Amino acid sequence: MATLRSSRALLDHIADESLAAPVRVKEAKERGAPVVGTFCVFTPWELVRAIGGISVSLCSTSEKPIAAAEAHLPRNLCPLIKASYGFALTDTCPYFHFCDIVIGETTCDGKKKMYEYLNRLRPVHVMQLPQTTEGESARALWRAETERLKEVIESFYGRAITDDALREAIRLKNRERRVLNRFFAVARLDPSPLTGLEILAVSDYLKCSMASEEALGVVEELTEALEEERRRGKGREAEGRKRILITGCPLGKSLHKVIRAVEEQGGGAVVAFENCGNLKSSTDLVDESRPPMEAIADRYLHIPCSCMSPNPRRLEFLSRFREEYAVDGVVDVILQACHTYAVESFSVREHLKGLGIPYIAVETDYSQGDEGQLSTRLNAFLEMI
Ligand code: BJ8
Repeated sequence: MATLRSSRALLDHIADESLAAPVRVKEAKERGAPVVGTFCVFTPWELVRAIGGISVSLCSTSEKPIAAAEAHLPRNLCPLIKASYGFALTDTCPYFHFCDIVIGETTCDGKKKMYEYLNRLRPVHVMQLPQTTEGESARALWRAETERLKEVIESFYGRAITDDALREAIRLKNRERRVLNRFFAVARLDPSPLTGLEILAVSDYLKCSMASEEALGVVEELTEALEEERRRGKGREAEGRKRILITGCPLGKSLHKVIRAVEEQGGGAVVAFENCGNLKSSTDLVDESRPPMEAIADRYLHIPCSCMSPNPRRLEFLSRFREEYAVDGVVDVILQACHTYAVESFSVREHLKGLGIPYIAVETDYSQGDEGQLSTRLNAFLEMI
């Protein structure tokens, strides 16, 4: 049996490979692969994969292009929307640069209106997402929208999406979700052998790895290495840290300041992320035993996003993950001007209070100017737990 590399060596490898991700997209494009830009985890990944295409995430978390975006968009708008649009407008995001078509969904108002302008730069197809996951009409609408997306992709690329190709894509994406879930579960160990930034580095790596077997193998090896190191008493972790779950808006590099405030300044340990790109989007699998289009549509409709009303599954997820990860406290990260997450904060607070779990909401944007303030608030929160 081959010797396992150390977790440190594997994490370094993952960091290097992540830096090379834009080059991989360029190479794929040069080989003639369809490149589809997406904004949201509601986009059914399997439909893109089924024509041999790759999905690239266009959600951006950099402050840099925001000023350019504000030439067209209001200042008082969520930074995720402004940054993503600003990168496209200034043609400074390699993922947008290489994508042929963009798939959006009618999630929040700011995003869906921004797509109207994005459509001037690339063809944009917007899926009409129901505003609720409940009831037969919502399900019927989303199934029809998923079929419509299939037709759009087929006619745009002139290739047919077969049921066999869909089944293969479902199996592959489910495998990726299982690999990620097993990796996340390592942080259930007490003390957790992972830092929050390491957890995010791994989920980001898989997000841009195009579900390659090589990348899945690296994450499986890392999971085994961490478990093995623990068995041998070689963990890198510190004991007695308060275990924190992060929820709320999607995260990214500019929001690492929140994780640093919890772990480096506050002495806590982030053990779970409920956000998109993490547990929220990896937990549910597509049912491989059902007709593929139906199974895909039903699985994606149930993503517990705050854009849904009501959104009871987010509370169910929080109950479940707080138990599984033995969480001591929850930090809700809300981007400025994100109304859906801001409004939902009250019911999340109430729900967690009922479970006896301390909760704090922090509102922030992509600037780094509030790092000191975040650190003070989160320090006080961790001391209070
Ligand atoms: S499934 S969380 S990726 S919509 S933060 S742009 S909601 S104003 S990102 Fe999201 Fe899909 Fe939901 Fe996930 Fe609007 Fe809020 Fe900005 Fe947001």
